[in-house]
Parts: sequence; C-alpha cells; structure tokens
Amino acid sequence: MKIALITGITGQDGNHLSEFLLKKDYKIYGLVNGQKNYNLDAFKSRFPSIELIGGDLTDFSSLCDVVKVSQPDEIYNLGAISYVGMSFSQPELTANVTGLGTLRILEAVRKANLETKTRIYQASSSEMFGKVQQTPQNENTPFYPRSPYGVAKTFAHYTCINYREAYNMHVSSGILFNHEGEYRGKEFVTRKISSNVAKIKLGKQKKFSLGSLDPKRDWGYAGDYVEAMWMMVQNKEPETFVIATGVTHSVREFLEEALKVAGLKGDVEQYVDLDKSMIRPSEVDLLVGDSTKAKEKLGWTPKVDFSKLVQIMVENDLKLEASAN
Ligand code: GDR
Repeated sequence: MKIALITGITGQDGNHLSEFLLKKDYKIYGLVNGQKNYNLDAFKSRFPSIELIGGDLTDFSSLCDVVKVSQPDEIYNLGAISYVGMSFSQPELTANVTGLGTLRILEAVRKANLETKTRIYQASSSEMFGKVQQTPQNENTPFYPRSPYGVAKTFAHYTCINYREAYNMHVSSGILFNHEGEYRGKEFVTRKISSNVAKIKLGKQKKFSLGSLDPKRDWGYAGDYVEAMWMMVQNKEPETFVIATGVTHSVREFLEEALKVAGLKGDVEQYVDLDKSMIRPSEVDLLVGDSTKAKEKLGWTPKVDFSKLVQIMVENDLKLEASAN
C-alpha cells in the first residue's frame, strides 16, 4: 500500500485528490491547521479513514514531524494562501505560506533522509504567467506574475526545480490553470456565480455583485486535474507540466452559461451589479494553456468541458440551496 501525505487536504483539490487516491488504495495522511480550518468537520465525515495531523506550512518543526510520522512515498503540496485577491491584503503571509512553505516541505524531506524515497508534487499555477508573454502559455513561456500570490508561487516553482537539480529529488511541478467544481470555495468567481445563481433561481435573492465580467480564464474541472497530479508523480522523470483545457471563456460567458443551466432568462446585467472595490490592484486579463506536453508524455487530457463544468456546479448548488433554509 502506497502512502501519500497531502497538505491543504481540506481544500478543493485535497477533496478530489483524496477521493482519487482512496480508490487506488492509498493510505493517506493530511496536514491540517486545526484552529482555522472551516472545512474540517465536513472533511472528516467524508473521509473517516484519512489520518489528519496538526501542523502548518509556516512551522518547520511540525512539517518535520508530519513527514517523520507518515514516511510518505508521495507528497502532494496543495496547501497555500490560494485566493489571489487576499494575497494583496496579506502579502507577507502569502509569501510565507505559499512560497516558503514549499521550501520547508522540501527541507523536511531532506532532514528525514527521504529524498530518494519520497516523490513530491508541487501545485504551481497559471498565475505565474500573469501578464502573459505569449498565448497560449506552455512550459517554456516566461513568467510575469501580477500578484503576491503569483510571485510566491513562482518562488516555490523555482525552488522545486532547484531541489530537483541540486539533490536529485523527484519533485514534479504542475502549472495548473483554473480548475473548479463542487468543492470550490465561494470566494472564487465560478462558485460565487453558481451559488448566487442557485439562490436567485430559488427566489432567495434577485441580484449579486461581481468585480468585472471581462477577465478570461481557461477553466477546467478539478476532478480531471488531480488525475494529472498523480500521473506526474508516477512519471519516471520529475518534470514541469502545464495542465489546462486550451479553451478560454470570460466571466460573462460563465455567468451566461450558469443562467442557462438554471433556466433563468434575460440579460446578465439584470442579475449582477458591478462593484469596482472587488477589482484587484493588478489583474490578469487572459489565460489559456497549452497542455500538449501532458498529453504526449502522461497521456492526460481533460474529460469535462466548459458547459459540463458549469452544469455540474450549478446543479450542485441548486441541490445545496434547496436543502438549506
Ligand atoms: P483566480 O481565480 O484569481 O484566477 O485564481 P478567481 O476565481 O478568484 O478569479 C478569476 C477571475 O475573475 C475575476 N473576477 C472575480 N473574482 C472573484 N473572486 N470575485 C469577483 O467578484 C470577481 N469578478 C471578477 C478575477 O479578478 C479574476 O480575473 C485561481 C485560484 O484557484 C488560484 O489559487 C489558482 O492558482 C489559479 O486560479 C490558477
């Protein structure tokens, strides 16, 4: 039985990855920072067999302990301050958790003398491309991060490459484009849209606010993307892979599709107020990824397309909203 340690296990990707690895008969340990974790109870009841261990990406000794106790074959470093908007108001925390946290994981593996046994997956991000230098973006596209989050992820990404080269560690880095689904937090724009559209459909409210309808993203389904993470870790060589659908849509198009799934008629403007205070100090306008390398080397392709993704999310929120009062 293989052993996996997942940081950020109670987040969206942690939920999908836990489902995926349990089906493959893994023994799973998860790192949780017990005090602030709002999703913990739901996670525990969903996955009773997973062993959760308290610790924090900002606390090196706790990472050493969790690595020593779990002796993992694979580590999936998904933990981060992952909301780009928040990284502007808490840049230092973001650098510490999202950037240095990755360095601490790598060092904890070295201190445990597990560098030849433990394979590591690092959650890199399309936010590293930021103000894009070429379209679509692939593994050779230069980075130009536009947020403290993007900068921290870029530091973490290069740190992983350095540990790969300096210590011969099997550290893979997945540059994942936006990936969404039923476990997405409501602070992210897709889930904000699907949950509010569900509320409107059920007559609980008439409108909601968005920062802008214009940004464009390459949105895939998180369930597909965790499979790519696992494939990278199984790959003979540790490498960097872009994971994306190759199709881009605007926030407006996501909203239009969500209204369609819910059977709500009329213009987008009828349901949304634009609130400029939600716009970030520097924005990423357009992201679209080229995952040809992942297709050729890993055999990975996305299964869920844009309209199916929106359907999954809106139908899930309609169910949740109908059962909530
Ligand atoms: P993103 O995701 O920043 O791309 O990062 P998010 O869903 O927050 O934003 C997507 C785009 O929509 C615009 N936007 C709004 N966003 C939010 N949250 N709320 C709004 O009201 C709103 N209006 C417009 C944003 O400005 C942005 O342009 C996600 C995260 O999961 C990262 O952790 C991950 O690394 C990247 O995707 C890939």
